[in-house]
Amino acid sequence: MKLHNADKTCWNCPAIDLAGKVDFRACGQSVERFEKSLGEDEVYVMAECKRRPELGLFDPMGITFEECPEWVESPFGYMLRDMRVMIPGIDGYLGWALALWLGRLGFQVSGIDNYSRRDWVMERGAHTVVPIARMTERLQAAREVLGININFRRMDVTDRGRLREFIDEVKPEAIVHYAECPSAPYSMIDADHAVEVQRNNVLGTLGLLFIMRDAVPETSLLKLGTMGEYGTPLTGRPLFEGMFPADAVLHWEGREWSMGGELTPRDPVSFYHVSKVQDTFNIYEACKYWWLRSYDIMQGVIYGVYTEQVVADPRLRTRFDIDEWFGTVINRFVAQAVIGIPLTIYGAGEQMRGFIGLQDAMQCMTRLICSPPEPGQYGVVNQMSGYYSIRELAEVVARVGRRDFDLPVKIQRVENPRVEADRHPFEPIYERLPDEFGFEPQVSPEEEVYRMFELLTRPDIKSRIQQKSHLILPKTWWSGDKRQVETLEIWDEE
Ligand code: USQ
Repeated sequence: MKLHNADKTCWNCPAIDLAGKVDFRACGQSVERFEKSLGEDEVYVMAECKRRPELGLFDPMGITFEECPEWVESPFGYMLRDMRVMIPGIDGYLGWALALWLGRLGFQVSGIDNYSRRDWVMERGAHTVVPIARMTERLQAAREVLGININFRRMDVTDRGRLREFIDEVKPEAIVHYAECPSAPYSMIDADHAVEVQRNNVLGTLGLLFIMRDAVPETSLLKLGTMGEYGTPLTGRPLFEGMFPADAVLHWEGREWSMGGELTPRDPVSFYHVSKVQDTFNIYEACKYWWLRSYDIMQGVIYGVYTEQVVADPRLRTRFDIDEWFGTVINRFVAQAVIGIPLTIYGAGEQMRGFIGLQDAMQCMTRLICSPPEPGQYGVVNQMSGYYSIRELAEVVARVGRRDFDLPVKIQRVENPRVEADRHPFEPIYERLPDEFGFEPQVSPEEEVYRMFELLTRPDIKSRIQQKSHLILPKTWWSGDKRQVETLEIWDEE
């Protein structure tokens, strides 16, 4: 069977050198004009290859990934041999897991981090309940256990001078940008926290875009957005993948307009989510002004502890947070079940969210890295493997905990400290990753929850959860209140 990216061409490849050979200013926003054609008035695009200079000037749409010897077959499509991938935010929950995952596949991985995630969590008095090693130890273990050499530099993503130097040195062919604060509740603590989250996230990304323009314009930027950018429109309008589909139409006062290709409305649900929306616009503009290429990945709520690489050695484990700020909902529920706290459903528990397991998220990222966008393309994918209500997920966790781990799991409904609809229609569209990139979800919530219980019930980890049990019930209200939420109801049995 043909691999999903077999027909992509050098036009998509980061090894292409277009500099000076295409006048992008002349093309408006249409790639069409550059398509190869033998018509008299048509424009030819000529390019060189940074990896195969012997080709000289050639037509970049004339060679496919399937035909190019630099692109080799892998389980995730054709993969650029020894492709250089830089991960800003490499020390985080996702960044570390991806570094090991890609390293094992033969990518040349580099990364930066200023350890701010460790600092933010420490500032709240919390800790990762799965212990993680210091970076030097992590890097050494990656070498010893997995044979991976990661080129790491400690730095802040907003330090543009140092980041530019590192990018000039490494010349990454893809940048997976995880160097953002991922927490909605953290951004809602007070003005200082809201400002810090937006400063770090928005300015970090904006600066990176300028560096990419000047240093690596052919590199693809894979940027983590969030499904929470869209909100949950009460009309039930489907949550399209970033833009309206070609046949969407706006009707008003007896007239109608095509909405195809326009960005869909955003209705973020916290100041953190607002930072992601700002990133969306900044990246969209950069692709338009400078013909950068990017996938903005609207990821659902992530959960889980498993990839083949992170379980290979205790020093390779990725972090796992369960406090009210940095723990995501399924991860929190499992930790609560382990220490006998009734699972904390906020509000009615009918709020729906998209979810994706850690390992599935890694698969998606790899497929996107292997299938770069075209110059100027701002592509959006909704990255999730299913959607559920919070209540359903609490029930899954309770079932697995009771049945397989003999835990007397209870569920509670508590006051919802957030401003969000807890009963709403929800129709996310998440077709691009499976249809265009060959993504096949491998992980079900039930299976991953089982693995999480296996790890979290270990006495050393259980005791680390117990040490921070006072940070589980939320005290951060979107209203600005600072009081622990009250329990509304407790359910004992299924
Ligand atoms: N929730 C509970 N009980 C809890 C924790 C959360 O009912 O103990 C509810 C929340 O009210 C919310 C939902 O679960 O409706 C998800 O909350 P969360 O804390 O797991 O996730 P969220 O704040 O939405 O943010 C997380 C990540 C963020 C990412 C986002 C994807 O921290 O980085 O952007 O998931 S999404 O939710 O699709 O926007």
